[in-house]
Amino acid sequence: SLAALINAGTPLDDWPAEWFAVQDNIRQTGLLLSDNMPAGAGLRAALQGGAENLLAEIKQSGLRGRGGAGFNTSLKWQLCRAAPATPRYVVCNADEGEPGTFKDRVLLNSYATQVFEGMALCAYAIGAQHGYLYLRGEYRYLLPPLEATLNEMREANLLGANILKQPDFHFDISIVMGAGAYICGEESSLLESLEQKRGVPRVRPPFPVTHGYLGQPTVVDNVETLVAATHIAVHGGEWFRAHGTAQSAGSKVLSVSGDCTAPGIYEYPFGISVQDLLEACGGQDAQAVQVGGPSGALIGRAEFGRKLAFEDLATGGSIMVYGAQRDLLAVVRNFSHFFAHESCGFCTPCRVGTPLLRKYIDKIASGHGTPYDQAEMARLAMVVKRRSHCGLGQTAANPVLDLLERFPQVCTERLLHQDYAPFFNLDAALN
Ligand code: L3W
Ligand code: SF4
Repeated sequence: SLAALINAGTPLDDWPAEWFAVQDNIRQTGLLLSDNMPAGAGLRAALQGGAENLLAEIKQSGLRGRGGAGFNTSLKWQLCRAAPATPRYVVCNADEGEPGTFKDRVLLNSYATQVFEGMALCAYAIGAQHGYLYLRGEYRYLLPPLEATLNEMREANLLGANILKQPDFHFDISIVMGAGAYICGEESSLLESLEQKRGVPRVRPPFPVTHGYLGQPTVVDNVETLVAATHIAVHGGEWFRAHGTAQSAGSKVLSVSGDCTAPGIYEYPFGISVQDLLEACGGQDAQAVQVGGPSGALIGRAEFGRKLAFEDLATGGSIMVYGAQRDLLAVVRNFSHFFAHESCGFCTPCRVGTPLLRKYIDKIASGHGTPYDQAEMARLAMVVKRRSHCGLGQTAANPVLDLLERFPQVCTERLLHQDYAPFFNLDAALN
């Protein structure tokens, strides 16, 4: 049994392989997932046109970072290329840790060549010779197949010295394991961890494009961004730009889970509404949807017409569906525990604030909270959001704030002494 293996301290490598044979469960394919391009197609196309041309195609495509923040990819690559210091590095952020997100796992499991090729394309564009794939600790079982893919690519001259016989193009990739810390998905903590230090977010600016791994110019890109770059290298920027919305070109790979009949991986052009996605996954009866994981937004039925796009509802790829029977307070309580646990402890608002939020939500969930507790929780949530050092703390209070703003009755109906509620101005606390 699992417990016996853990108790015996059996190394992961010796666990039965079938335990790791995860079904990818791809429900809907689109631009990226349906395109079974041969290995090396992106590199061959790029080498033919040259690095300037590749950058121009990426710019034309309008590609934006798929980790959630949506920074312009061509600008990131260009800034790194323009940074005078060498060596430069490419880092693939495969520390997929946002609860409800598993689309990068599928890309790494079934499309690994395209991920590594995207890294090589980035290296070609910025003039890097080495890249790192920082792999989430919990995805350790993917390490052997990923190493095998790297070896196949080396044998095919798609990695290593003189890639595809180019005299000046040398690039190789190492895989580095994370150790299970959510904060290491934040790019500057990831770089600290890559440098064998404790994963604590750096002050930005300077951004990694000029001061990244070992202080050198570095591009840190999400797995899906790099896969998209490979497809753009083959099909061109116009092809990609023709899909999606004005400010969100192309498609998005989504991890759909929760109270729906068909959870799994979906790829749609940006601009699809939440309602359309719910119909596709059998979640029409949902009372709420968590878009972009707990650090994203919790929306109710009134907002199901909103679109998945950077200009409306941005998402790194996590969609969690909550059916009519789901207790949203229990959901938010769970997320508050998650953030309090994952806070790295570096800055006070988050280190102290996230456990206090957890305490308030526990108190309210257990039926012991008062209107005072609710108002204090709201005030504290705003402090954590506004004063935290990094994205983790700045978004850790989102579930609590969304619950109070969009589903106020879920909290208030469990409070003791509800007649005191008028004395505690929740709106003031939230502003
Ligand atoms: C050069 C500038 N580079 C920004 C770069 C920066 C980074 C990227 C985005 O992520 C998201 C959040 C959640 N010169 C630059 C520049 N950059 N200005 O652009 O930067 P930023 O600061 O906008 O966002 P971020 O802090 O890197 C925050 C998401 O991350 N999140 C969770 C994500 C989880 C996953 C997953 O599990 N796969 O991605 C938590 O907050 O959506 O939008 O590269 O260097 N002037
Ligand atoms: Fe660490 Fe939280 Fe502060 Fe980020 S906000 S630096 S995770 S304590």
